[in-house]
Formats: sequence, structure tokens, C-alpha cells
Amino acid sequence: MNTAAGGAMIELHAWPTPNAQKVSIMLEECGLAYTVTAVDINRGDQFDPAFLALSPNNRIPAIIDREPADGGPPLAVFESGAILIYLAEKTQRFLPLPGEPRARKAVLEWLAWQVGGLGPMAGQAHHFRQAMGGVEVPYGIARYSREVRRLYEVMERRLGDSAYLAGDAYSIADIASWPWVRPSRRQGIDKAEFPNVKRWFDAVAARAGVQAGMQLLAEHRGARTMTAESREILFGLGADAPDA
Ligand SMILES: N[C@@H](CCC(=O)N[C@@H](CS)C(=O)NCC(=O)O)C(=O)O
Repeated sequence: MNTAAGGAMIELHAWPTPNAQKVSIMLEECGLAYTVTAVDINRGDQFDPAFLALSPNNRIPAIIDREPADGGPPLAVFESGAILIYLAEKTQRFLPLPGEPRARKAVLEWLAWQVGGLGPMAGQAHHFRQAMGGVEVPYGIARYSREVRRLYEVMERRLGDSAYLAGDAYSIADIASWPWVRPSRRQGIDKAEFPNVKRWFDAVAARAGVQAGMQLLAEHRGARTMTAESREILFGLGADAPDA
């Protein structure tokens, strides 16, 4: 539960993007008390030395656990996949323990599939399909749209065999993938083309934890803050951007 009060166990440093929504959904699903610190990536907050101390790759999300299991000082974790595993192990939710190697490896496989495949490919599809800064690259659009479509076909086959990505149980693999399937239109995908994906998507969307997690920094969501300056910060387009 997102709380404004001090004393929350987890500090989430984020901006309302799919990679951060994975973590806010997980925190809500686990019922952990957390605060949110906005890191405005359009403004360059991710390069602030205080944030880099948490996340050396200058990307959101990052968390600080004020009550780590070893009783030691606060612990920072970066990379959304690592954060999901960390929180799953802390709470013993949504990731089977090592004593269940078959169920656990399935969750880790589909989590790695999301972190190394669906996330980056969908991110590139968003980038090229939006013609960022007026730069239109037809090969980039075709390449990443095709790759995203292939990944949806993989998901469609998988979800034809099982209720959730890693099997019968909802897991961090679903939590990681759902926020990236939500904006499918930006990837050139109509979910109606993938009935098993659609069934899974709707089932996950109905969860209270998912709905609460999607409130992450809602006041900043969809704000069209992309400017020539933020394109330079995020993409290094600089003077090459046609409308910069
Ligand atoms: N592999 C990272 C990717 C995180 C990522 O790409 N975050 C983006 C927002 S979705 C970001 O912080 N961008 C800032 C920048 O590119 O400077 C993860 O899964 O946590």
C-alpha cells in the first residue's frame, strides 16, 4: 500500500512507465507499505548522483528496502527483474522456493523472457513507431514490430497451454509482462488477434493489486512532456533531431 507517511518499509524510485509499474504492482500484490519518489526521466533526474548511487545504470525503477531480511542497513536494488525476485524472496510470494525447482525454473524462464525479450523489443517498437522527434526509420519500425509480433505468438501458444505464463499459478513472470502488453497498440498489436493473450490480460487486469499498482504516479502519466530537450536527455538526438 502506497503511503505518504514515514516509516514505510520500501522506497520506490520511479516514473510511470511499464518497467516501474511492474514493481508498484508487485508491492501492492504483496501488501508491502511503500513510498514513491518521482524520478522525472524527461528532465534528467536519473543522472542525479543521489539516484545513481541506487541505480548505476541511470534507469528507473530502483527500490530501497529499509528492513532487509539480514537486519542490516537499508539495501538498494536496481533492475526491475532483480527487484521482482528480491521482493518475491522477501515475501515468499509469486516465486516458488528452490525446493520446488520445476515450478521455480518456469517462473525464472518467463521472467527472463520478459526482461530480455518482450520489454526491450516492445520498448524499441514504441520508440520507432512514435517517430521520435520526427525521425522516421522504416526499417526500425518493421524490425521491432515484427519481433514484438513474434513474441506475442510465443505468448499466445504458451497461454493456450496454461492459465499463466509460468503455469497454473500467477507469478512475477505475469507481473513483469502485463504492463508491457497493456500498451499493445503502440506496438502495432490488437489483442483481439491473440485470444489466449487477451484472456490472460483481462484476468490479470481484474486483480486489485494490479489496479492499485497502476495508480503509480498517475498524475504524471500520459503527460506529454517530451520536448527537444528531453529527447536529447533520453535519446541523445541533439542537433540531429529535425525539430530540435
Ligand atoms: N532493464 C531495466 C530497464 C529500465 C528502463 O529502461 N527504464 C527507463 C524507463 S522505462 C528509464 O529509466 N529511462 C531513462 C533513460 O533512458 O535515461 C529494468 O528492467 O529495470
